Amino acid sequence: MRLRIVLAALCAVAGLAGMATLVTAKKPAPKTIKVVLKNGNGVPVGRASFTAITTRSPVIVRVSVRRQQAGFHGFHIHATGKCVGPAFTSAGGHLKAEGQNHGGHIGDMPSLLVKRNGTATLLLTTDRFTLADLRDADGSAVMVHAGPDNFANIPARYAAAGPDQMTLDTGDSGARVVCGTIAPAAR
Ligand SMILES: [Cu+2]
Ligand SMILES: [Zn+2]
Repeated sequence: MRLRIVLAALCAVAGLAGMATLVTAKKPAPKTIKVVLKNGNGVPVGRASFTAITTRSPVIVRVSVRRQQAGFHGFHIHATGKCVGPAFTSAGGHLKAEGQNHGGHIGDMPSLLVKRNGTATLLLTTDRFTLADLRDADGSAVMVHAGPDNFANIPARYAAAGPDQMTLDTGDSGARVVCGTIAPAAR
């Protein structure tokens, strides 16, 4: 009888400890990443946010920029969270997995359309990357380019052998004009 009471008490304690572990072990990652976008001189010219309802749900991307040239601008996530102006080459190439070409890169997104007043806003969803991908070991960068993106969609009548490596890497949207840093996740 006494043994049963002791056992029951032990089970209760173990159960509580188990619950506590469950509650504390799953520390949720931030659900929204907010990014300040700056031009090559370091002047803030916009913002972007990346929101995921759960770790598995698509990422909602919101972006707004100002003081840009009217027209389409290539818009991507680049691999490294380092925006050193004015050229922003510090951010590396597009965020991608092995073997992917432009248009199919993880970090490729629809282009920004800047209006005559120099502003653009874009709302999109993507399931190509997660918030964790953005906050990987070297972070990542949000990039706006000077010109339109061809998504490496070059008809064979222009290039029988297919697009060259530069097009397959970049989409030919030209100089990097706006950059925003996403830091690695805190460890
Ligand atoms: Cu880019
Ligand atoms: Zn790309």
